Amino acid sequence: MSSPSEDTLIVVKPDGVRRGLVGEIIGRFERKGFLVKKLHMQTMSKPQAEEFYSVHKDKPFFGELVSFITSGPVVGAVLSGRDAVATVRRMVGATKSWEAAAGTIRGDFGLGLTDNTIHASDSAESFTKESGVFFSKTRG
Ligand code: FUP
Repeated sequence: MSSPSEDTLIVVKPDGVRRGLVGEIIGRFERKGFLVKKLHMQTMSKPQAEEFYSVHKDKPFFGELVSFITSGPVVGAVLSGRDAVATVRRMVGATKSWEAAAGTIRGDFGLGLTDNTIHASDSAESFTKESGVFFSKTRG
């Protein structure tokens, strides 16, 4: 049976990559049934990170956010499947990792806020913008 498909972007943050969680995290999404349509590792530049997080540019934590996301390699993936944006966000869990429910990625793997293991697009519009910025230096 076919089902309506949607795309979303996840980015395993520098803490997740440093801690060797890339396979575990991508594996969770694959086992759930999502298709990995794109996969790319890079260290984001400062201008790229500022654009990626531009929705937060007036927030007091913007500098910290940009500094952290550029602190080491990250792995971004476009995931495709039914209701991907909302379903992936549920699997990611609450922003404050120490409050995130057990069974979610943030709930199972960390205690951080800025360093909360993974980013996931929060809407179709965010996906379009964020994936454009993330994959801007790649082809295809
Ligand atoms: P989320 O969508 O769950 O990633 O969370 P938000 O959009 O609320 O926050 C974006 C990023 O800013 C997250 F990585 C967490 C980080 N953040 C801080 O570093 N400090 C804060 O006070 C709030 C959020």
